[in-house]
Amino acid sequence: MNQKSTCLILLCFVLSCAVLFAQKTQRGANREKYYLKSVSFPEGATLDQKVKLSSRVIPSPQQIAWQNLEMTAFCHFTVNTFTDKEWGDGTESPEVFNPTQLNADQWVSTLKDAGAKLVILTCKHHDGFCLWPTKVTDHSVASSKWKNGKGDVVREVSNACRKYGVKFGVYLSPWDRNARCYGDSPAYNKYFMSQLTELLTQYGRVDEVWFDGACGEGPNGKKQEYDWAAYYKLIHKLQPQAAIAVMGEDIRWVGTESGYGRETEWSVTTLAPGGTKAMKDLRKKLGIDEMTPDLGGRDQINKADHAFWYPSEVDVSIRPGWFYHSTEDKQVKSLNQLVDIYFSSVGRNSLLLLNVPPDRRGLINENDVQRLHEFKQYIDKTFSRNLILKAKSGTKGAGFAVDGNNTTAWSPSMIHSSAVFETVKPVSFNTAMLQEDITKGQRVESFTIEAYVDGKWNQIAQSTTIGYKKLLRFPKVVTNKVRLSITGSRDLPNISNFGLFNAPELAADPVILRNKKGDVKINCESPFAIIKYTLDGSEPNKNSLTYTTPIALAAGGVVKAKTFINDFAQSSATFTEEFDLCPAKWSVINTDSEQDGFEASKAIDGDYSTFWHTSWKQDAPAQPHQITVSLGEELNIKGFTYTPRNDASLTGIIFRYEFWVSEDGTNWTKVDSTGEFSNIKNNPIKQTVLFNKTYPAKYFKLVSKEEVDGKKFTSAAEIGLITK
Ligand code: FUL
Repeated sequence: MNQKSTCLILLCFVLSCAVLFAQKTQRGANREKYYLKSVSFPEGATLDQKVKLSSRVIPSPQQIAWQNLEMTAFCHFTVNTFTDKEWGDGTESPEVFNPTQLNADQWVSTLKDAGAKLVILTCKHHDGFCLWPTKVTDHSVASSKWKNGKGDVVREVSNACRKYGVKFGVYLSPWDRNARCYGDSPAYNKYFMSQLTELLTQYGRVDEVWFDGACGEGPNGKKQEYDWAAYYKLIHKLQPQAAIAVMGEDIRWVGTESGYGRETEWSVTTLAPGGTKAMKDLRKKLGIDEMTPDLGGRDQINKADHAFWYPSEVDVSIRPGWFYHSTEDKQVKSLNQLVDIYFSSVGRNSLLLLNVPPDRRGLINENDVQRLHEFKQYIDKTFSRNLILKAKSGTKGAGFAVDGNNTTAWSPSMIHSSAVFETVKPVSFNTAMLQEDITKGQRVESFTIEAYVDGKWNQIAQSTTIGYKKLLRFPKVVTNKVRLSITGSRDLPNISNFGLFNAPELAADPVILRNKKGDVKINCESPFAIIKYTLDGSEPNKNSLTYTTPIALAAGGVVKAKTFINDFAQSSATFTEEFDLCPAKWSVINTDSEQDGFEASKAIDGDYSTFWHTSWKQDAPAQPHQITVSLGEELNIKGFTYTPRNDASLTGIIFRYEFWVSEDGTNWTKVDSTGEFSNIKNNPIKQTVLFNKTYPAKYFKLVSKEEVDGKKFTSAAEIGLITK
């Protein structure tokens, strides 16, 4: 992009920021000024002035429509489904893509039944393989065996969406490991825009375009300058109603793929949206990105010159990986985990984008279907009855918060305001829902909920931001009087909804862990739960073994566990752990670097909470780092596992590696593997690498070649072997 066009884009942006419009509010005479999508702070503005201006930033119609969806779904499907990878490298033959029973109706109807209002398909992932017969490359379904090259997954999914009344979204990966022109910036931008044009003109209405920020090229890889401004312009022209996500200007990535959003989540952030240079520069100036813990708090606003309506989307997969792997069939997230994710995404002012990857048949797997069904039933049951609907309140206007109508709001005339709601009979509840009318911005900074019990007010919940929606859970309360107090707000609040609900009890999940010696412990948070387990692969039930003391399992085996409560009336999901040989006989015989307290031995101690970290002293060495382990016996190694540290820091997590084996500790063989832990930066979970052959060995060595952020450190919570 030349300087002139950069200036022009900047000017357009500044002008659009300045589009200032007044609107009459419910408060009649009081006219509030609003700023559509962004506001620039005047020079010399005080913190209070900036905070007030931020509270007047409002979402675009696209953003409002998107936010109202609450839950959407992702379908990750491509050659990776058939090669068992998370990131393809672009060399995959299109021949591998051959679903035997692809049924997009089954995908969309399953996802709709689960509560998803929009489905996004990975039309092209990083491997460059296109799920539609694009004209710009042969690397597509047209070259596959599926339907003799006459198939079109995009067509089938978009048609199914229309049939079931679900919105349709496209994921088109900017990073492309197959396109020959990738890295020749103008040529690839043209290629990418042609693909985008095909997707936005041939498949009907598109409501979300999802641009992934992932790029694993590394420091020596191809440097592609994406023409974001041109991409956005094209979308605005072809599908103006579509919201553009992640590397887009409308929707922000929450910063993790765990399913957990921030408790304090501002839709008005100081994070400049989108990928254009102007926006990137603004981010750089503030030193922030999507992962920064605070993006919209007062401290941030104080430092910034702008605020943007840039709401968060929580993307998470129902399985450990984004693509289907049969080895993860037993690792579909439990009902507890899905419900927790719902409360931590939709319930934390975010939208939940749940990935459900179709399997090799081209169907959503039975296990996922079953779990989604349980999930929807639970959510529906929880929110079926608002126990304070139409409750009486002596506070003027407070009735608007409980009238069951989201277009009316309790808009008190004071920032610090309370309202008491009284029900005819006492009600029993454990869940609260709050919503702000975001068409007037996001304002509430803190609030409390109290219940009148035994003649006094008890605080039962408190939190910070509300935004589009806040959900809170607490121990069961019985009362006929509840007080909601807004204790902090950036401007007069607009509470459009206040609800109290009774969520059904759930049995907590079992947690299965094994120590270095090989003893397996099964824990559960529910104090009265009974833990049942099996060691023969069968499904645990009432009559299975009851867990009381650790189980000796040094040689490995399959543990299946399930918890039961209320006299076996309710149970958790079944959790399965497949243990290989334990590391009891292993010892670290060599490493090039370790920090005191983070010794290399911590990578083979069976404890996921401790980790090896290379030295962080000033003159500490850089990569390659290595850890060499003696096994104490000869083993047949079929693969290995690497579990990154899980303390929220990414430092030292390995991106590129080599794995070596030896029978004598002197002569080493490098095993054949991709050498890359794909997507580990965004999704730092246990990695499993299976080799093409079995290697007999008495020693192994893991060499770390590149860290996820290019830093010079290496860390590892646990390294395991696959011998079975
Ligand atoms: C990431 C990608 O690298 C993953 O493969 C997946 O598509 C996820 C949604 O975004 O950044």
